[in-house]
This record gives sequence, structure tokens and C-alpha cells, in this order.
Amino acid sequence: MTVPARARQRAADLREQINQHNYRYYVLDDPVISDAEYDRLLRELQELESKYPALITADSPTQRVGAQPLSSFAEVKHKVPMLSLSNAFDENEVIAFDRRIRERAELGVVEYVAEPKMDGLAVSLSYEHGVLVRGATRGDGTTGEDVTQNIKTIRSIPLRLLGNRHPRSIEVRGEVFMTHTGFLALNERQRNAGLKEFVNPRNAAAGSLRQLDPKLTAERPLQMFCYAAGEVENARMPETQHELLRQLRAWGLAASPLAALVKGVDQCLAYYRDLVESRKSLSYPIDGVVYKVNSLRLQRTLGAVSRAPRWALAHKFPAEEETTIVNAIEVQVGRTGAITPVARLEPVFVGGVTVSNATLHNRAEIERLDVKIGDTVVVRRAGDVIPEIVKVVKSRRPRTAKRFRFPDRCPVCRSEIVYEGGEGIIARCSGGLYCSAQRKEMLKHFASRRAMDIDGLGDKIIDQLVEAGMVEDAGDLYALTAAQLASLDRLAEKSARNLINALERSKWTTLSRFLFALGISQVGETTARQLAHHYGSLRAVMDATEDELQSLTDIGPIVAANIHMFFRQPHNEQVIDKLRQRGVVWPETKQSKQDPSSLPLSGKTMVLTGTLSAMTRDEAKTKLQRLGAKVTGSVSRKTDYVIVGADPGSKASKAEQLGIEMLDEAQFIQLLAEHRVK
Ligand code: 5U1
Repeated sequence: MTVPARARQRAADLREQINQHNYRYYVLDDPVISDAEYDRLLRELQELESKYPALITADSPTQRVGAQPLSSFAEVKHKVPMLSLSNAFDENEVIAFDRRIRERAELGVVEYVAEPKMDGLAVSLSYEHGVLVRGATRGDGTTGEDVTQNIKTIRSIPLRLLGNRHPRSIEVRGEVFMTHTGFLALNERQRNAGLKEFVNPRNAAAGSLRQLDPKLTAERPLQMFCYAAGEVENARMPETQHELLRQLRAWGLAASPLAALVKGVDQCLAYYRDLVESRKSLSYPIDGVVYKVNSLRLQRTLGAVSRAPRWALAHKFPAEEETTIVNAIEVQVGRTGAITPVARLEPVFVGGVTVSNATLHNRAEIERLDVKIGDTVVVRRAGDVIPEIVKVVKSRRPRTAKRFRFPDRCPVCRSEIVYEGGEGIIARCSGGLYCSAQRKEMLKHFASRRAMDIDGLGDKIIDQLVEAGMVEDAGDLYALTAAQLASLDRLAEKSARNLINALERSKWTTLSRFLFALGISQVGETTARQLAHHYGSLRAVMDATEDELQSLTDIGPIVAANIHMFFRQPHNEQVIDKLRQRGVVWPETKQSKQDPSSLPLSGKTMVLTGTLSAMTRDEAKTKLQRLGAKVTGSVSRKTDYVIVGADPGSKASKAEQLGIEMLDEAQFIQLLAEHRVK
């Protein structure tokens, strides 16, 4: 059938539009149409192509799925070997790497590109005259597998490069990975279908790319970030790694938006430390930072040793999972009386710290894990999260392994333990404030940095104060004298005086800190901040009805009931009165019930970097939040402003690169002054 010229033109237009939308979505992270509109364009193209099959081209966006299942993957010999990276596990190894390069290159300071090390699998893409002709896994670095059919199903990989002056052929390298949410959703589907779940996003990405049926791969949420070029024919290529990334993006290939130019080893390490902090907020898994010499000419001069280049280094994050032995299982009493079983472990270095305890959450969790005393277990610690037991290594269970029996009396005050929650999984000590463990925990929370911030009032001192009967509730803290404190074990006179000063300083606080410090069940910092913003005064919060409380976003019926109940307890009112009489104060506003969306910075996303001279970062964050801003840990296209203090990290260069407005400390203070924030 002859194809009408109009249909041919429309198919070409649709392809061009779809490719552009892919680019905006995957490379710029800035889509301009909805998913439904995108699907409509794709469907229109599919319909045209099925009416006029002569219109189908190999690089048409409709050709991502549809190939027949294979019986095995063909081998692919990489024209240029796919190297691996040398690893560094601490800062000294990075310093040594930089020193070696400076010595070899005879340079005082070397420019690098730093970027996150994606936790996925390395692949190579071959384009000829701008059209994707092959996708291959790294394999052993020399020979990989031909996974072209599967690669084509990944939407962030263009089937045809954007623009028109492409190399005759080019091989692009990068990492295929799966986002955390994609991984969770995939495992949920696997579970519901009675199939085996994946251990982590990396295994899920690797398993998905090695499916013989591309229809299965197409259902998996895979993405790719590109970071290097292999063999290139007939093209002038950029001279630096940074420009190479820019060129790859211009061709429609996604590269990490966090890649940044850094000068010298100090900036490399600052980038690493920043990423350790912001890692939690990333939607995909990373396991370190890669530093690469920026000049491609210098990269060639430095060359490679065995199978790793001299010009690149992977600075790995500390391992997050390790195995160890459960020496005992004990229970802990929390500030609301909740009894939590805790595994006492043979100390093990994991996630950058030595871990000797892991929470077991509740009775149901012990049963789910089937953990016994004496078991070898896998422990996980990610970021600041409390260490957890992931699984028991059953093959290493000794004959002597002992079952743990949940107690029926509180181990501290001997009161009866009551069981609540669905199927009675939450155990609670019924002793209330009679239980010294609950009192201690309540005081530890009250004094903590994000609550009243009483510097120097640590756990050991609180334990002694409660055990000696010197403190019963938070109000008693403010009646302590230096002489009383100096009578405690291991508290010198000077420290006692410092502690009295810290108590004095903590009296001047904010309403949201005070509300958080009260330790109302399930009222965290965010809820406390919302209450303070909305009501403006403690009285207004105390008088709020449950229905009113529930009108705040994030406050549901249970939290509303907890807040309401807390202020109806005569004991709590007495403690609050005592605290106020002893000088605890906070500014109250008349702006009660202010609509948060009317605040001057509402809807704005801000990032802080570097050191401010007038305040700490936490203080700056609180002030911005009071103006309605959302303060995040990393710079992205969604960031509106970056506040830059002294010695800023890579966030400042990233902001500059993205053209995001930056405020120095003076401008920031001016902004606060304009809005009367002290
Ligand atoms: N981000 C990034 N990951 N990664 C892995 N860059 C990078 N470079 C690599 C590897 C294996 O190899 C270079 C030698 C190109």
C-alpha cells in the first residue's frame, strides 16, 4: 500500500515530538506534557504505523517492545575494554590518589568531575549515524551479552540521538539502575504473583536486563545514566569529562544531574560528605562517589593499570550490611512505656559505625524473622536509621540457639505489661510515671538537641538524676543547683556549672521546640512545627478540639486524640505550669490559624550550603521554615534558591551550573529582616 505523504509527515512529526518529550522528561527532569498526553501521541503513532507498516523504522519509539523472546543472549566483544574502577574506602586513599595524579601530571591542583556511583549494572550502547544499534552488558569487561531488545525498552535511552551532527559511530557507557519506589513496587507485584522477591534494586535491575523476553523487561522500571564514551568514529569529541557529559545530554542521553566539577582533593572530599548527607533523599540507590580527572587528554596520558584507569577512583560508602551474632535479646522501655525487644549483638562495623544493638520492633517481628539467641544474622544500617536485623542465616544456627520469651512484667518497675494494637503486638508497661525507665526516656527526649537542646545533659546524667530521686519531671531540671549536679558521679564542678548555664540558655526556646519536647505520643518535629505555626500560642493548642486538630494536614484521628488527651491530664498541665514558672519562655504570635500557603516563602524550595557566621545551619533552616520554605539537602532543578555560606561544597557549583539563584549570608539576613524573622 502506498503511504500518503500526509501520513508520512505526521509519523515523522510524532516521532520528533515523542523524542523531545522523552528528553524533557528523562534528561532535563522537566516534562511539559502529562503522561496521558504522552500516551496519546504514542498511540497515534502506533495506529499510523499499524495502518501503514512501511512507516515503521527501527528507531521509532513504538519499537521499544515487541521483539520475540530469545533462547539465549549472543556474546558481544567490546572494541575498547570496559574498565572497572579502583576503590577507596577512606579519605586517606583519596588523598593518595590525588597525590599520585599530581605527581605524574606535574600539576599543583587537578580538576576532577565528581559524580554519584550508581548502584546498578554497567552497560554499553552503540549508536551508528545516531541510531541505537546495540546494547550490551559489561560482562567480564572484554565480552558481554547482547541485550539490545531489552535496552530498547528503557524509555530514558533514546533510540535515535537528538540533533543531527552525530559521530558515524559511538559507544556510550553508563549504568542501568532501578529507583527505590520502582523496586518496592516490583517486589510487591512479585509477591502478589507468588514469585520470588529481589534482594535489592541492583539485583532487580540486573535480573530485569537479563530477561530473555523483552516484554518482561518492559514492565520493569529501569533507567540509565551515561558517564563515558568508548570507541568513537569520525567525530570531534569534547576535551573534558564535564563537556562530554554536556554533549551526551545534548544528544538526549541522561547523565547524573549531580555530576559536578571540583578542584583539588578538598573539594572532592566535600562533595563526598555532602552526598553522604543527601543520599537519603535520592530516589535511586548509590554506593559511593566516582572522581574522574576532567581533562580527557590527561586521562589518556595517565592510562590504566591492569583493568582500572589511573585517572578515576570510586570512593565507596561504608558497607550497610554485615553479618554478626545475636548474643542476647532484651527489652527496652520507651518514654510512652512501649516495650521494644532489642538484639544485643557481637559488635560489628557497618554503615560507618560499630553496631552492637539492633531493634527487633515487636513480638510479631521476632516471629517473622524467627530469630533466636545464638543465631548468625544479617544486620543493616542505612544512614541515620536504627540498625535492623534483615534476616537470620539459618544454615549457621547452632544447636544451642535459644528461643526468646516475651516477659509479662516490666523489667524495670515490675508493673504488668499490657498488649495493644492489632493482634496485641504492641507491648506497653502499665506503670506510667511510676516506672523510672519511662521517666528517664521522657527526660532524655526533653533535653535532646532538637527539643530543648540542653547541652551536656546526657543519658548517663539523667539516669543518675532519676535514680537519686533528684528529678521526677522536666520541671525539676530547672531547680537543680550546681552543687547538686557536682555531687553526681563523674561530673566535675566545671561541667556542673556549664550544665547550669546550658539549662539557663535552653529556657529561651520556640513554641514548636517546646511542643516537640513535651513528648506527646506520635508528635514529631514536623507536627509540632505545624501546630506552632497554625495556632501561634500554647493556650490555643491546648484548647483545640480533636476535630480542629484533624483539619491540619498530616494530623489524623489518632494523633489528634493523643494531643487532646495529653493536655487533659492534670499531671501534664502541672509540669507545663512548673516549667513556665521556672522561666521557660517562647515567643507567641497573634497570627494564630494563619494559612501556611500565605507565608512569604511558601512553595519555595531552598538549600543551605557552607558555613554561616551568624547562626548554625539548623537555626537557618528553622527560620526559613518559619517563612514557609521547604528546606532540602540537595540541589536539583526544583530548587528555587541556594543560600551560600563560607567554604561552600559542591552544592554551590551545582546551583551555578543549573542557573539557580544564590543568596550570600548578607542577602539571606536581609531577607529575614524584611520578614521580621529573628
Ligand atoms: N558514575 C560512574 N560510575 N562509573 C562506573 N562513573 C563511572 N565510570 C566507570 C565505571 C565503571 O568507569 C570509567 C572507567 C569509565
